[in-house]
Amino acid sequence: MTGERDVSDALWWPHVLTGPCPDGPAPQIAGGPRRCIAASRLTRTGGLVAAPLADLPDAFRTARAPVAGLDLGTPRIMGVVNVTPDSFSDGGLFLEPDAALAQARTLIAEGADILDIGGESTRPGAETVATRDEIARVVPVIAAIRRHWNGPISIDTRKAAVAEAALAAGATILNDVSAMTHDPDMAAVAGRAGVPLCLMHARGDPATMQDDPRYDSVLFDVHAFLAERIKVAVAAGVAPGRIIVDPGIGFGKTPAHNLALMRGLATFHAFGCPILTGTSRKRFIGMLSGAAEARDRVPGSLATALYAVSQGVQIVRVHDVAETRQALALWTACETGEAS
Ligand code: HH2
Repeated sequence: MTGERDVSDALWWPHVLTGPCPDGPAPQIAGGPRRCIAASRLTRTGGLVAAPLADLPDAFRTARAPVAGLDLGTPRIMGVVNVTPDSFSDGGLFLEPDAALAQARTLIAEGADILDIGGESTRPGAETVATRDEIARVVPVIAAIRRHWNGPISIDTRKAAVAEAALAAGATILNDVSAMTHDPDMAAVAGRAGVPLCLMHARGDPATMQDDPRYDSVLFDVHAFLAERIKVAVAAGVAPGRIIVDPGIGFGKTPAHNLALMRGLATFHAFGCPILTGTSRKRFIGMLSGAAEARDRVPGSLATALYAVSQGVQIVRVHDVAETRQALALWTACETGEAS
């Protein structure tokens, strides 16, 4: 885990293989199914310079600890249940606890490895939700899912009190899209909880984050932010092996920023942590494809999820679990030549 490392000069960029791998010293990425046969260093000015593969830091190679009991040697699907009236793709559909539970059961049946439950939309322009309202949305749903399912449940919240209530109701992963910058008490809750913690990069609050976001270099700036948030989490008592990093696709980013992060996903293995990406149905897919409605962005969502997995990303956060499961199964079958 390399939260201490200096990202000011150059980033390591392993060139990750898909398909057959030649004999020879091709290190596994994060101990997973992907390997790489070459590496470069990326300079702040954007130049990629070939670098000796033997010098690729250990953080890129070492196996990641399981997340909430899930082995990460195979890509994992996190299915989204938004218990909100206003989420950008499913707002209002699962606000009632019964509807949310039914959706959770559908996603489990479709093959979700993790369920991510959220009670506050963080779409661009969204206003914050009162803590008690957010708790009232998510707690009954988490408790009801827990009665039916032993799998990992993640709470998608920026608020410490919501996180605590969700953990008490049966959540086993914390997913904070502000990486603990929104609520000063979140670090202490995460430190005490002893559960995996996803630290996501966002620029600004949802209400204003899409107002002309700018970066020196989005890849370097997101790296620097995550390195600093990892330090804060570890100082608060979160075990390094429990930290998941997420570049925060769509959170204070233009389509060009999102693409730079997608293209550079393999650089994030430098943290020695599992990587999670959430591209599902997001606006940049609409902007790049012309699919104006979120529900019409499933093909683009699948393409971006597969691309992420091709770069060694361990967890993809999606609304369309069945479709993602099928796409991943076929991708894997083509790659290995094996039917299962
Ligand atoms: N994206 C959303 C919410 N939570 N968490 C992580 N770790 N990564 C993401 O990319 C991410 C996230 C936004 O998607 P959604 O929950 O569907 O929408 P809304 O925020 O409108 O509820």
